[in-house]
Amino acid sequence: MSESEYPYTSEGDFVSYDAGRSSEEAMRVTARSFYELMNRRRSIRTFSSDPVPRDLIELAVLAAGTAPSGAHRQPWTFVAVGDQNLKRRIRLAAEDEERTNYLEGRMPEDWKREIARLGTSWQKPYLEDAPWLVVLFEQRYGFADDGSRTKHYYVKESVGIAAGLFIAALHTMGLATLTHTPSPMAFLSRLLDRPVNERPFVLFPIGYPAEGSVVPRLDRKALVEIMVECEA
Ligand code: IYR
Repeated sequence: MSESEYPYTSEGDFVSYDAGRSSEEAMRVTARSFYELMNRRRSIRTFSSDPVPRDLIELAVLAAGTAPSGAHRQPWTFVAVGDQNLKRRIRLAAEDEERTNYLEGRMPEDWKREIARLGTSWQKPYLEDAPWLVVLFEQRYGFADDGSRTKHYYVKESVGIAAGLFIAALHTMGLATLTHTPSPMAFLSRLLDRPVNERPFVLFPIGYPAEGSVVPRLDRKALVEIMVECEA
């Protein structure tokens, strides 16, 4: 399709878009520094209880909310918890589930072996130590003004992209997080009183790494392992 043919429908309301263009050299510099910044990100499991102002969390959520989504339905809700009592209740409920996973055989032995190098256990003190927990919920469908259901599309893909942007936004401002998926996660809907159309997607503890934090030594795959170019 040639540029001049778009927009090809008269049904939408279109505005002009001009992001501007940089030189390839300037793009290279920006791209390299973004990659280097992202490559310093690590999942953190030991958090300082130093406070983080709420507006920084809000800015990360705003950045996450710029994600593309199926039919632009924006099928996500970010539930922020800074309240110590509620964080404690979430920790206890998550540990109940994880104790069953780790100690009572709900997690198969080969899976436990695979993650042993990460140093995880059923204990989740970070759920209380981190100043914020943000639980990202996927909206499996929506509600119209008259209360009827509206369809959402590509929900997992959309919410997954929003989660990635959220992690990048937090890291860019110097905050640490972890993509924590206690399993099963239904207790989060209950404790956070979420509506029936929402399902927990991932839980992010957010804050500064505790002093003396360590992270597992991990390598990232090389470019040749994650990218191929196809030609006719
Ligand atoms: N959800 C558990 C177990 C766990 C699973 C995977 I896959 C990880 O990469 C890390 C942990 C937990 O949070 O401990």
